[in-house]
Amino acid sequence: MTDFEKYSSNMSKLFVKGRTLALAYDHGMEHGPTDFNLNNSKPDFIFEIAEKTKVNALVTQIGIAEKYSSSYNVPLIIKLNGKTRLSPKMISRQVCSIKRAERLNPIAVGYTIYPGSEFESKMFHELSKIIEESHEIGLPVVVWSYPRNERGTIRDTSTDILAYAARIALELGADVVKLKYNNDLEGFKWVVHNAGKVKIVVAGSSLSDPKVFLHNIVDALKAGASGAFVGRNVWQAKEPYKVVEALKDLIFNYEDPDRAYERYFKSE
Ligand code: FBP
Repeated sequence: MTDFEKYSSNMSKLFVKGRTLALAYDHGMEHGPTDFNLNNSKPDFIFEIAEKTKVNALVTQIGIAEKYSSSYNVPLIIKLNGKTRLSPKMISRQVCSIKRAERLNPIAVGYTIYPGSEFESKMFHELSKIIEESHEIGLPVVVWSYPRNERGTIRDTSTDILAYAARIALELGADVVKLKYNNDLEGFKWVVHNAGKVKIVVAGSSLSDPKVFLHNIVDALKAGASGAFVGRNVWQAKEPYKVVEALKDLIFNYEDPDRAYERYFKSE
C-alpha cells in the first residue's frame, strides 16, 4: 500500500459517509483523575464501550494505548502531546514519537495547540514537523485547536476566535480540527467556512443534560461539523451506551435530537 492509499484508508475508517464519532479519553493527563469515578477510571471500561458501540475511534495517550489496546479491536487515535492542569503554563509538548505511536497501528495521531498562548510558536513548530512526518507514512493528523491566553484563563469561544482556531489548523496542514462548539449555529457556519477542506469535529464538554447535549451536537452538525469526539458526556453519563447510540443516530442517521432523546432517555 502506498502512503497515499494508507492515508485514504485511515481517513475512510475515521469518516464514514463524511461523518465521525470518536470517544475521547485523554482526560487523565489533561484534567487528572478528578474527572473519573471507580468505573471510568479503568481504561478497560472505556475500551469496552468503544469496541461494543463500534465508534470510529478512541483517543488516548500512548501509555494507555500500549497497555490496553491489544485486548480490543478498536481503531486508535493517539495523542502525541499533553499537559496537566497542575502547570499554569499553556504549553503542551510532544510526549510520544510518531514511530512509537505507529507500532500500535493507529488510524490517526492527535496534537493540541493553544493559539494565543505565549508558547504558540513552539507548539506550531512541533506540530508542523509532526504533520510532515505523519503524512509521509499515511497517518492523518487531528488538531485540537483550543485558543487560550498565557495562563489558560481565557477560553474564548467567540465566533471570530473559533474561526481563527479553525483557520490556523488549515494553514498548518491538519486533516481534522477539533473545536469547542459555542452554541451559535449561525456563527459556527463561519467557523466551518474558515476551516476550508479541514474537517471539523466538536468536543462534548463537561457533563450536561442529555437533551441539551444532543441538541448542541445537532446544531454543530447543521452548521457543517463532520462529527464529534466526545469524552465526559459519554463515560460520565449514567448510561454511556445509550448516549453513544443516540449520538450515532444523530451523526450517521441525521436523526432529530428530540426523537433520539425520547428513544433513549424518556423512561429515565
Ligand atoms: P470532552 O468531550 O469531555 O469535553 O473532551 C474533549 C476534550 O477535547 C478532551 O479530548 C480533552 O482532554 C479535554 O476536552 C480538554 O478540555 P479543556 O482543555 O477544556 O480542559
